[in-house]
Amino acid sequence: MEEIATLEREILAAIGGAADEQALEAARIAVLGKKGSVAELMKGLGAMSPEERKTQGPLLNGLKDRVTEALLRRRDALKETALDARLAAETVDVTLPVRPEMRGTIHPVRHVYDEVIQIFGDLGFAVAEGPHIEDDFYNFTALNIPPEHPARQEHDTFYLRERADGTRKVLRTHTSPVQIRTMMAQQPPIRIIAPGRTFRSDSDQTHTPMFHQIEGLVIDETTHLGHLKWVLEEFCKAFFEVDKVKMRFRASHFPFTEPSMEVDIGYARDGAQIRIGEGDSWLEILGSGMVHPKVLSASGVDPDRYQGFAFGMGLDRIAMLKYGIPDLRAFFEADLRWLRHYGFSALDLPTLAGGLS
Ligand code: 2U9
Repeated sequence: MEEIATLEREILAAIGGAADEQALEAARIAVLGKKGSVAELMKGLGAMSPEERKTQGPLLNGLKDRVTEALLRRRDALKETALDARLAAETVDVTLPVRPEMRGTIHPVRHVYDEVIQIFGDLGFAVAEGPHIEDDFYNFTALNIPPEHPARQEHDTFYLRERADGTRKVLRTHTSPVQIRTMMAQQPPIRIIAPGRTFRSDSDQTHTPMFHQIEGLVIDETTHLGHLKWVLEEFCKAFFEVDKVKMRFRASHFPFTEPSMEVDIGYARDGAQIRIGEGDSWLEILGSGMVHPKVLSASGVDPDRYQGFAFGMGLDRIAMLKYGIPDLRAFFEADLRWLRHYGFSALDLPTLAGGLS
């Protein structure tokens, strides 16, 4: 009994004296390892009489438990001390200049995003934002896409898990719910753009499950198709940095606009390059139309008093067109060599006065 008490004092002193995790591990092996002091005592139990074993067994087990507990406590304390020392030694001087070899670049989509905001800002548009996870109502129903409408299939929607009340949220398939929310929150005049991420369960050479859109909405008492055409022409001239553009408005159909038009821009091929604004070839760049009266009503805007136009385009697509980027999927691969080639300097913010690209 006395022998065990002495041994325990020695062991606890050794554990308490271990200066680091390595020394502690050595102490553990010396005590609990196969040939350790406690293990040796345990081995002796086999040779004892049953009476002796009855008293010695619990004493040894108690010793083993207390030693194990002391080892764990000491390990935690040493870990904490080591972390404190590391945190004190590894301070970063945030005032140091950035190392040139670590310089990042602005992603072409972010750059185009900023260019588009600049251009529409100059035309008097405010930027509106909204959630990525949307209610079915804002993403579909209010946009004249009721349940069972075939357009729902075309959107390849990502649905979230059904909730207790039977409803399911969606990842927005376009930025249009932002315009619905804006109309529900404020009365016209409205002049906004809604740029942002959108999501569709579609993945191939020309589609990615997440992509970027920019949509626009203008609502007032006398807003008409002429305004829509002028705004889009001004946008294209500013974006492609040309004095003249050729544009073609083709009749189309969207549930949320009537009439609806897809818009093509004229271009000429010049070797591997394309020149926007000249030539006889056409590229589709956006969709547009006059907002459907049902969409105005669903958003609390009186269609007998107000009317307006809307448009939508893919930011990734117009970034590829403007900067001659051939492969959409490279946008999302985070390849630093690609970013160094196609990215922009963080200090070159696009402005109309200073130049966009
Ligand atoms: C409201 C009312 C009308 C937005 C519009 C388009 C036409 C369109 C596509 C272009 C390429 C999406 O990224 S894309 O695939 N968009 O063709 N979008 S009209 O119409 C609206 C939006 C909101 C309240």
